[in-house]
Amino acid sequence: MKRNATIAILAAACFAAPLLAHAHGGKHFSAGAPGDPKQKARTIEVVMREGNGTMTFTPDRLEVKRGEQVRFVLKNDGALAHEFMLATVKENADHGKVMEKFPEMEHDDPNGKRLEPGKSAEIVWKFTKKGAFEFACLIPGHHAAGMHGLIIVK
Ligand SMILES: [Cu+2]
Repeated sequence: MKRNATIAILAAACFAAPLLAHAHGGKHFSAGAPGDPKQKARTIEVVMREGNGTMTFTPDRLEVKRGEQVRFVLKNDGALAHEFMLATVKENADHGKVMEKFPEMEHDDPNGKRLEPGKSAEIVWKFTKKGAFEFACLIPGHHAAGMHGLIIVK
């Protein structure tokens, strides 16, 4: 199968998975809402890398206030592709299972980006809900290798 056709099928599969409809439909996000880049935001740099048998986000624990807007500056300092997906722990776990079947699924969503080695990206996010949320890399094997972080919204 040609690569473009493969991507189209994977994108369709990703979109059609009922568990993921909220993540890709743009209507509802469990961890808050896409931010407004024109409004003020706290900048938090998050570095992704791997080594010594682990894969990490640095930092891997953040606290924000409800209503706060954060500009995540994501940097992939590793030798592999990584992603940053902001959701609940359960959503990321469910999404991870789909990614095991479709490992080439590429995210470029308001709450998630995939970065090739050496690349950076930004996500502006408004934390509108209290609770505990997770940012995770859902490329197969990466979450289990340690690639997840916790965000507490107070
Ligand atoms: Cu990763």
